[in-house]
Amino acid sequence: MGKSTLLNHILGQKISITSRKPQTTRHQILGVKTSETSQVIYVDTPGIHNRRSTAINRYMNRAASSVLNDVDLVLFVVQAMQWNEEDEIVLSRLHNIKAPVLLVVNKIDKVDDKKELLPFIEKLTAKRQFESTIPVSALHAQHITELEADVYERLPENEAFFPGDQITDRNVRFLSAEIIREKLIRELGQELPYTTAVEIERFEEESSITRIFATIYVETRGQKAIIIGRKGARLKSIGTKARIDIEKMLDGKVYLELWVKIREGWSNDERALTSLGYSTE
Ligand SMILES: Nc1nc2c(ncn2[C@@H]2O[C@H](COP(=O)(O)OP(=O)(O)OP(=O)(O)O)[C@@H](O)[C@H]2O)c(=O)[nH]1
Ligand SMILES: [Mg+2]
Repeated sequence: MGKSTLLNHILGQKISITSRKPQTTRHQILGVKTSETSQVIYVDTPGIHNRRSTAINRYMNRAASSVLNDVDLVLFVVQAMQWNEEDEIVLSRLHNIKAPVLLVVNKIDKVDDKKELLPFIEKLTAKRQFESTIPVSALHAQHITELEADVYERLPENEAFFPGDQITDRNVRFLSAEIIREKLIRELGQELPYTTAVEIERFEEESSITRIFATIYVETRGQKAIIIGRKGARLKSIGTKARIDIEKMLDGKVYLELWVKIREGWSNDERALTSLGYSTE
């Protein structure tokens, strides 16, 4: 639906990974936007889903729902001209929260006849009252400034929480693991993404190069073979793409080594999830 794409555009920097496949974002990720006069903290979350109730899915739904009571404002992002069962679930979660909710109608670039937008929006505002409705295109950066102004206007005043040069609460180790996971998701077929996890084993920052050793966890031998590919070609391509992005992020040379390991049933095993960083503190 474009939540992570939207956050990246607001920040002017990529901190949250994106892909065409649902359930790409798995954690809460803070994005901090500081200007001369203000600081706004955005929280990207996973989507809420009604898929199989595995431990990883429960973790993601919790990560998405738990934030609702801790924020001053909620941006409910939907896709223009689409309304599905999962949007309905999110809407029901918004019933009892105190924070005002803004409706963000994303992907308006895909709507050829803009006249269609109005009846779509009317259908949604009949379901619930929203503080305001903002049609945007996160991908093409349309109406993002208006959205930010709307957000700014509604936020209570507080002391700045983060130093002005910090844009996220996540460290480069976490962000590197996410970049690797993004390349995996983008490279692989529909089913695999949900059963892969990335763990950084070593992260060594030297003066001229950063050496990163990471393990990709999968659940079966078949999945391992798919990721490695013919003569290691797919793993190599994932590694190269990830390395280029990590180098951009760190603004320096990176050596990246990837290993694939089988950890049976990790995505439905609370203990394995915790050790892979999927734990609710
Ligand atoms: N055409 C178009 N595509 C968009 C727009 N915003 C996002 N996308 C695409 O939609 C897909 C999903 O975007 P994400 O930002 O990963 O969506 P998300 O809501 O964070 O998804 P999850 O993290 O899986 O819940 C990506 O392929 C984006 O490039 C938009 O405004 N227009
Ligand atoms: Mg996302």
